[in-house]
Amino acid sequence: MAVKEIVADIRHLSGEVYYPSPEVLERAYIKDYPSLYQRAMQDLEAFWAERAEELEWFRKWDRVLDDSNKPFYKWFVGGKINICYNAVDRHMKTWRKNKVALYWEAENGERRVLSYYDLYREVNRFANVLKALGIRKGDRVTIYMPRIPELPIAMLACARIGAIHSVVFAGFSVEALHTRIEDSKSRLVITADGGYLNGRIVETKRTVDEAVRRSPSVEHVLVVRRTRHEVPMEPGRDYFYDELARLPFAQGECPVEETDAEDPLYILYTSGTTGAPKGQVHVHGGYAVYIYTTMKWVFDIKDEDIWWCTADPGWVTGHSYIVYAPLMLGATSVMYEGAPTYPYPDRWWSIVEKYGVTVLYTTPTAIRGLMRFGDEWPNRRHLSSLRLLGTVGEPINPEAWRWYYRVIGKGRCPIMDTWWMTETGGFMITPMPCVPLKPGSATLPFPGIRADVVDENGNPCPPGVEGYLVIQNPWPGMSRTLYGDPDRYVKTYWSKYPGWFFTGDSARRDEDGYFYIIGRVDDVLKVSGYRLGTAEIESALVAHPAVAEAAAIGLPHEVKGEGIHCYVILKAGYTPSEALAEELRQHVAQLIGPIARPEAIHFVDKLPKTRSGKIMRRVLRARALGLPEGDLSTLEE
Ligand code: 6R9
Repeated sequence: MAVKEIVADIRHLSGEVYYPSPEVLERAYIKDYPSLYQRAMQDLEAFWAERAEELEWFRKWDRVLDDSNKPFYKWFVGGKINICYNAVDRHMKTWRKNKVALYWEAENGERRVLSYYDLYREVNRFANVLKALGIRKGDRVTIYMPRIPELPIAMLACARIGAIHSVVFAGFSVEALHTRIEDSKSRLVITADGGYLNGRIVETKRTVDEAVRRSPSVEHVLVVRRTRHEVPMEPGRDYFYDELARLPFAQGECPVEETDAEDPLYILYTSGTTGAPKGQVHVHGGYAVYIYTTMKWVFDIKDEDIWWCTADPGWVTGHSYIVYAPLMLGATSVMYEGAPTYPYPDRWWSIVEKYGVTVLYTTPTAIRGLMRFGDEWPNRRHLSSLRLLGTVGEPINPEAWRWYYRVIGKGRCPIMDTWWMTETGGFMITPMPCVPLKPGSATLPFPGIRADVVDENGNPCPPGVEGYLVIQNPWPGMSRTLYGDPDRYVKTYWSKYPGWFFTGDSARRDEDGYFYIIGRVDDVLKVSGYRLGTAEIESALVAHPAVAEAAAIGLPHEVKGEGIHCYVILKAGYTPSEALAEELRQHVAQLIGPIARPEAIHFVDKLPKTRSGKIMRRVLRARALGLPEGDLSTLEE
């Protein structure tokens, strides 16, 4: 496919355009996006095979892509590779052995520094403990931990022995954790005695206790000591990690499992349109190739870089771009446990200054949140080490983009607005440093990705017209299936337009072919960049004794992007009150997690429904925003 289909001419673009400076171009791995794109698309398999050569394989693949059973594509078939080996062991053979892998800092000022060799020892020890607890290749392990080094260490240890990790973001509460443990049938849950946020202890162990009470698959709970406050331990089931790690079986090297390229590496649950969260399955081989390549080219990672991705490792961004890709690239990363504003709103900027961060990757919500405190906080800090910035998770409004560019990047640092999803494994529509930028646009597809915005019938939308964002070819980082539910995988992603991946996002392209992501077209919300399903919020609400029926929608929120608004019908005998509204908000936060706390609860007598009984959230949203209600032909009386 000619690159013209993607973009007219990136040297002459319309609108507010930021062209790369000579310094940025000078340093960039990729200096000519259009010709690289063209080359990749001419022979996808050759392109990805060449990328895969940069990793270390126990055995090379026989075939790059097997598309004989669409949409269940297989990549690097016959290849043997282990992502942990590429992230850790590989560096033992070079000078990077003693390079800093991780600078970790906690809210209270505690610090840890781990070299690649330290990481190697820690991962081996952890893997030995997992084995001692009976964990074997293919077993599922749920990880529910605060943002401490043992979180990536536990993930890597699972990968090392071929166990499949399922990390649940520690901001989720009992119900969310329980359903994820259940669905994956995890044999082991790894947690910590607690974490810190805003000066308070987060009780991760107690949440795990409640969540596993009804989970018969769980044999053991492994507890990393972090806060050292008292937590209940169930004899025979619960073990403190440090106590096991001292024992003889935990010492020495734990052999790396020679996993198949298509062996599952992890399950990561995301919210979908209905009920149960979907377990996206990512694998050792193609996923490794994809995130390695995207990170290397988009963030131009070199040995001298200090990389800081502020996300939580429990989110896909953390899996791909805190844990696996930076380590495979041999980069030095920063990880921070705590709130961005603790104790002052310049905490993040002080971290950039202290570690000399060169690339900062964060969310629009965080940028908008910190922007509110004014320019003085960042201005008092040295931010001159920064050379590149990034954002992810939701559309960035041009105002926040410009602030980030001007106040944080001092007009020198291009912003990589990376559009992607848990399902895609890594960046899909994203600039590279050599690509001219437009505020609010994720720009153009990564080489090897054919994307478009199409109408109901699959025809490309003309410039400026909103349509569905689709991906028109397979890529190595794609999720392989939904855990235990391949039919739902086909139905959700590959049925609307056979042969194309349906993203669930709407977007438009401008006259230059640049992509602007508008938002979800399904019942998925993005609250502060976190993905939540309206169905999860609604089922939490109806679990409260006062609630008969509930509907949740997202409405624009100045900082969070979207805020949750709920419409509730009470059961007979309950009367609306401010106190009850507050109780319901608390209830949702307690069940799902603080991020799911609704902005507002509206008590109503009726909900707009289709004749088949489905709540028309679109109508609620239109009414709340004072917009036209659209087609109401399916609305019941
Ligand atoms: C990585 C991640 C996926 C959804 C996606 C879209 C939104 C992500 C974005 C963006 C606009 C960006 N999204 N990046 N929207 N611009 N740069 O966020 O994965 O949690 O699975 O969410 O996030 O709506 O469909 P995930």
